[in-house]
Amino acid sequence: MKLIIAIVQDKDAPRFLGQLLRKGLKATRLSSTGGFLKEGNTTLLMGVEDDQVDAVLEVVRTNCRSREQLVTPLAPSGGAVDAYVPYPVEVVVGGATVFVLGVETCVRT
Ligand code: 2BA
Repeated sequence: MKLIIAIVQDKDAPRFLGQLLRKGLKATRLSSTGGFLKEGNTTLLMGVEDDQVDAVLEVVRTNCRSREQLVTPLAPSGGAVDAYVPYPVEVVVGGATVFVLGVETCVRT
């Protein structure tokens, strides 16, 4: 068995979950926050059999797209703050960040 952890953009989460459920796969949705942008994203936990991993990755590929986002970097700490001009920079977020982990035991009562 595998535990798949997928961090996806909030905008992609409903469609992603809809397709998973239609394929009979189970997921737990957690609200999360990206450490860099400090914006909300969605983390999905999916416990699946080994032969279902590819099906989940296919759902990821077809539902999670990358988007460009403007970020204004924070002023450098300890530097000359008055000389700092905060220009927005563009970062590409997503499609998704996925980790596939081996599961030793799964117990449901
Ligand atoms: P954030 O940490 O808010 O990152 C959002 C996007 O900002 C990233 O998109 C990346 O394009 C950019 N970024 C992140 N750290 C950066 C840095 N130090 N310098 C320049 N640009 C940076 P993604 O790579 O698609 O990541 C989307 C979200 O997935 C992340 O949100 C984070 O919540 C999660 N994530 C990504 N990689 C991860 C990892 N190795 N471990 C845990 N969570 C991860």
